[in-house]
Amino acid sequence: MSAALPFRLDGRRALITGSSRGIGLALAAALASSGAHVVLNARDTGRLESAALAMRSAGHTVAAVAFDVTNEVSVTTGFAAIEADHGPIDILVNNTGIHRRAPLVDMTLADWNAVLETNLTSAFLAGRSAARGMIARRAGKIINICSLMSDLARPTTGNYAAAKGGLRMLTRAMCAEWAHHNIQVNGLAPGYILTDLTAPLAADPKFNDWVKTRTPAARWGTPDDLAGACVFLASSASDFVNGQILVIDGGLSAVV
Ligand code: NAP
Ligand code: GCO
Repeated sequence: MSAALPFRLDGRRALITGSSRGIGLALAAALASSGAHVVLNARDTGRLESAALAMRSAGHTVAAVAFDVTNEVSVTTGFAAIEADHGPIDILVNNTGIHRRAPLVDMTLADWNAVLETNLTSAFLAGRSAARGMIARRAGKIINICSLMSDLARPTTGNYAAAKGGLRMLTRAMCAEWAHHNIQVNGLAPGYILTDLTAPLAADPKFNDWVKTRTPAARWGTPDDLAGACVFLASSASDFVNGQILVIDGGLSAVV
């Protein structure tokens, strides 16, 4: 990559998991705007194709590959299909995540497992598939979408916080094993961002007021607030950054 243009991604291919809407779609658009060829992913093919169409109409080079990131066979076959049909994956954004909020004493094992599988195990499955090719090519970027809840918890989010805390440590473990192959693995930790995932919270006047009061920036974040940091971690500008989590939360985690 030219030292003169460290933030450009021309000629690189980026897979963003869970990118038919919300943060994943915004990150895909940001990487595409910086020159990357983008591969979108989700389970719902209708929404996935709509997202791809919108990005193509904006002039971006976009493919869409539907697979369930929690299913080992789906991930393996999905990666094989992408690399066969579109070429090697240079940048992986492990973005997929869900919530199943409940007090721990009332939480079902199914809701615990669903969140851990989607928010943590999926990053292992996709990271493993991506790293195998990146190691062979001696280059790659992996960005794990962590959370404010990689470090902080609140009641009813025990499964989610456990998964995101694990994702912080998986990011460091990936760094420990893959950095010497010239693979940089880092994370983004968003604060409260307005998406489908948080829509029920934003619709609650009390919670909405709490977020705006608790966040020094006095507002919810938007998916686009995460775009620049994602381009940085996907680009040559971050070639000596590894195992780090960049918090983007309007200052929430910096104050009491
Ligand atoms: P979202 O709007 O609910 O979008 C989730 C995306 O993931 C959708 O495209 C969804 O599409 C896909 N998805 C869900 N399960 C999947 C699976 N098993 N396989 C493949 N794709 C799957 O969520 P978001 O708010 O953008 O969150 C994105 C990431 O940011 C998550 O990791 C979340 O934990 C994290 N995050 C969010 C916030 C926030 O405040 N919003 C803050 C910090 C971190 P399908 O349902 O069609 O599969
Ligand atoms: C919640 C929210 C959070 C956000 C985000 C904060 O229930 O408190 O959904 O979990 O989604 O992860 O960074």
